[in-house]
Amino acid sequence: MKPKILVTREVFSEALNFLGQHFDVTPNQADTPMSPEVLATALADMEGALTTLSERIDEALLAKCPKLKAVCNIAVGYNNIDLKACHARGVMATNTPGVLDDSTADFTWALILATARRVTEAEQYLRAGKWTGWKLKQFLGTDVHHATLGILGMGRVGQAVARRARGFEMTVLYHNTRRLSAEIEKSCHAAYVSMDELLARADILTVHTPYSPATHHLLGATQMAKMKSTAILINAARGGVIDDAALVAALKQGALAGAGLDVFENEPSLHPGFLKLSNVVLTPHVASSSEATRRRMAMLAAENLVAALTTGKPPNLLHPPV
Ligand code: 8YV
Repeated sequence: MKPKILVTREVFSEALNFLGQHFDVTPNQADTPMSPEVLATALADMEGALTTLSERIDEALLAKCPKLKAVCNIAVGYNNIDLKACHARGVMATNTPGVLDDSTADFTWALILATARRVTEAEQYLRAGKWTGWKLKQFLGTDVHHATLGILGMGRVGQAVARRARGFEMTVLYHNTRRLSAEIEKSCHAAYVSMDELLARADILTVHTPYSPATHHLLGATQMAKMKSTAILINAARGGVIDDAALVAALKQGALAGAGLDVFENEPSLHPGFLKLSNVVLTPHVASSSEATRRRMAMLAAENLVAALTTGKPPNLLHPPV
């Protein structure tokens, strides 16, 4: 008998077909989000799960799923999974690193340019029929070229963002928990600075850290007060790294010039203040969403699940935090 697995959300057919060759698959192609209770019931006699950031995998859930051996997230981020609890119960957890770096970096640039040059605001004005003619001072924005780009979190995505900055002839500064090798710094044309220097010097500050208790509200009112009032803040990493209430207040007061946000605290809810501001560009957590990349992510997660349940050695096994 094939092992039973659950796919918690809609996935591409090639991933389902591949899983079907190895497992007795319960899919969710209707894409109905599952409450913790529904998820626990659906997983009760399953050996594996293909999950997304919308499912919380914690001790309370694992305690109800005694047969579970592997949870394979279709995401590089895994803040929805309690790794310690998985480890303690002998459940393998995996993510999808590497396949989404370039698409996420591309989208970060879409947010940078759209925010700095007020693209969505100008389009809304035009669509609303408000454009009566050309004006010299219409939608004056901030130049991206030759500006100073600050990157907070210099992992694979941060580095891909840095490499793209060369075309805009920018000065690139970064701050990270550990300084990168001279070789990587050189290939990214990026200089390591302290957090305070990064905040003080960046014209555009973009966040690329994972979310964890250590990065919760890494950018709050105190940090925003250290930034230039002309600066813009970009987040295509994880909600919760930025204190959204503090950001709304800073944008309202003119303490920051704008923000481009793909991720939020308490998704899919938004801080209502964002919707009232014209100097923010808002997108619904789609930075990795090119068709090719989302297909690769789903397939890599499926490959991890097959490897986990057949060899016990999935390629992207996450170890519990030390
Ligand atoms: C995913 C992401 O689409 O990979 C991540 O960490 O944030 C996105 O690329 C999302 O997490 C789906 O689970």
